[in-house]
Amino acid sequence: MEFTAEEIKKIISSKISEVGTEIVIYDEVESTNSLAYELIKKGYPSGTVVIADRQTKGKGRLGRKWISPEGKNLYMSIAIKPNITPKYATLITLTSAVACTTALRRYAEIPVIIKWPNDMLVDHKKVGGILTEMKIEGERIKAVVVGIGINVNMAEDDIPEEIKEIATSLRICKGEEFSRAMLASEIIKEFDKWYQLLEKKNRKTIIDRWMQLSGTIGKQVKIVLTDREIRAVAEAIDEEGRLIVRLPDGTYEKISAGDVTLLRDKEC
Ligand code: BT5
Repeated sequence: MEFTAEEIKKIISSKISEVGTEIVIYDEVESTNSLAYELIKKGYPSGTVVIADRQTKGKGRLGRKWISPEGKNLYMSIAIKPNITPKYATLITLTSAVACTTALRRYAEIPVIIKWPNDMLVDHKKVGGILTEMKIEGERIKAVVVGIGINVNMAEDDIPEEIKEIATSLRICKGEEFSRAMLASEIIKEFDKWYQLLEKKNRKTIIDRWMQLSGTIGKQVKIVLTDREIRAVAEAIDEEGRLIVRLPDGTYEKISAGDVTLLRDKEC
């Protein structure tokens, strides 16, 4: 890896309250999410960040895989112990998407939008994704790991065939290379800021910002639920982070992130 934890901390420079107080960097891991969870179980503090140069078993949602070649992209997980009830769990993913998208827009100056709940897109292609995993015990969230994958310096030729149609990178979008250390620092700073708002129950600010950054609201979407498929217009996000959709018959339904695969516009 071309940078160290100390270098990231130096770039961050400003005061952070929780996220990034502990940063660990590896050359190779199976998945930064799995490792971050192990670390927080072992007693590492809430806000611990794990970054790896490559992943051998990078995970997407619902058992899918995240393609994680070495030396090109950002693979980062943040382990937290949030003081919120499971009811608001979806908001953690939305908060993370707001933080990453804000950091990406500022650092790379590209018009990234969020597709509910966890995709970051540029020109309809995926530049990044978020995988939130959590351990719930009774009415408490014991620990959460937010995994962030951003395609930074992959060139067209580096993208495997299976995702060529759907994936892009900062380099492809802007025609220049970016520093993974700088991007990681920007994300950590933004994450710290937005996560503190979530802890302070400032949910409206997060949801309003999410809606501003979203490419989903106001659009026709096709949603694959476990037992059926619906086509609807995405109207808003509710207090718990659920997507409110309007069905063709004019009725409304609230969809939780865990239940759905939201297909890309062109598949609708
Ligand atoms: C996601 O899943 O978008 C969550 C991705 C989270 C990855 C990070 S990397 C650090 C941390 N450690 C981990 O092990 N994971 C997290 P999902 O919405 O299920 O999207 C997965 C789908 O995106 C795959 O089925 C592919 O179609 C596509 N895909 C896989 N790798 C990709 C890549 N590098 N760029 C763009 N699309 C990709």
